[in-house]
Amino acid sequence: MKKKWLALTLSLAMTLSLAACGSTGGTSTSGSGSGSGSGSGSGSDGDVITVGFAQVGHESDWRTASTESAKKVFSPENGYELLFSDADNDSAVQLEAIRGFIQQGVDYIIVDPIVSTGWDSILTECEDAGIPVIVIDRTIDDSDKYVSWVGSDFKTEGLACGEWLKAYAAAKGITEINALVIEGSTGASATIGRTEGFKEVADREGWTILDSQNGDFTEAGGQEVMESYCQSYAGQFNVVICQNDNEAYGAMTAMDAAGVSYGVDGDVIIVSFDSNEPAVEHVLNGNMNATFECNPMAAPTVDEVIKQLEAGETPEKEIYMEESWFAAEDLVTEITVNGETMPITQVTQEVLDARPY
Ligand code: GYE
Repeated sequence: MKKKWLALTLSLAMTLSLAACGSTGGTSTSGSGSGSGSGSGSGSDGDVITVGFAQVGHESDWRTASTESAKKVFSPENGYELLFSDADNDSAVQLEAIRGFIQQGVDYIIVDPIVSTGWDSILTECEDAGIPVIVIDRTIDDSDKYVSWVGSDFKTEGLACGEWLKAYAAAKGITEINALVIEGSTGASATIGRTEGFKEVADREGWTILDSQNGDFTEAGGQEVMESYCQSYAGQFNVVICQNDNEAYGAMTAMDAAGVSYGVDGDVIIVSFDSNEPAVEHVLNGNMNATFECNPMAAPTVDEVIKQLEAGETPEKEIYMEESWFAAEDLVTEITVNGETMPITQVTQEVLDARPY
């Protein structure tokens, strides 16, 4: 707000320079039109809050839901001008987007960190420029120079998956677990936490993790990894853990092609993380056995954080999203994770209809 005039000038300059170099970073403005001429533009009334959002990319349904939620919340109707950058999963592009936001003099920066390390110097630059940073979704492990983080406990998600599998296998009389893991992008805290959580239960229970490879959180990545697993581990696995929904869709395509049966009536138990609507529908239809939610709708909470900052209040440093665990059958109705008993929701048509994304 205070820096608005500077923002207008720099915004125009940056828009032009981005256009000139044909940036692949995908920075776009969705607001009431900076540089749109004189008169009652967003910069002159002093009320509009400018937010730069350095998004990871567009790799998954989860990501699309996260972006859509941000665009809806940080809209002109809600008093915001949003500068949005899609880094296409490239950390260097993400850092440059943040530098661009600093140059543009935005009021707040939101970042969903592609990887969990390498943040201290850019966050220091934000701090020096007096721009509060709010981190969403993935965590930053090597700096605390941000106001708040809003997201999920990924290790708990991995533990929940493991505890559910343990109880489910017991209920089905399955005594041996030979699992294949399709990981998310390397270095992402979501990947690290889910991997660690599941492995902790696997190690404790004496399960075999035959392999754990990077599917990059994409459908194509999940398919590619599963195609190679089907060749290398034919007949040896009975569990596939996909670290997001889209990888599970790819894995199912690969298993179809390889003649491997999966899901409630199949030979292979398949689970995913995220619980977007299509995944929950797969669980309802018995194609997938379970899905562990990761809630992408952080933007309304970030809006609250910004309102607190505007009012001179101190927001909480860590804010956790609410999440549920979903399964196809009613064999396991609750699990205990970190000493806390949590329900497993059996998916019905009603449950599916109520999914918000
Ligand atoms: O699970 C995946 C996305 O960071 C939690 O990133 C997020 C993950 C999500 O691409 O679908």
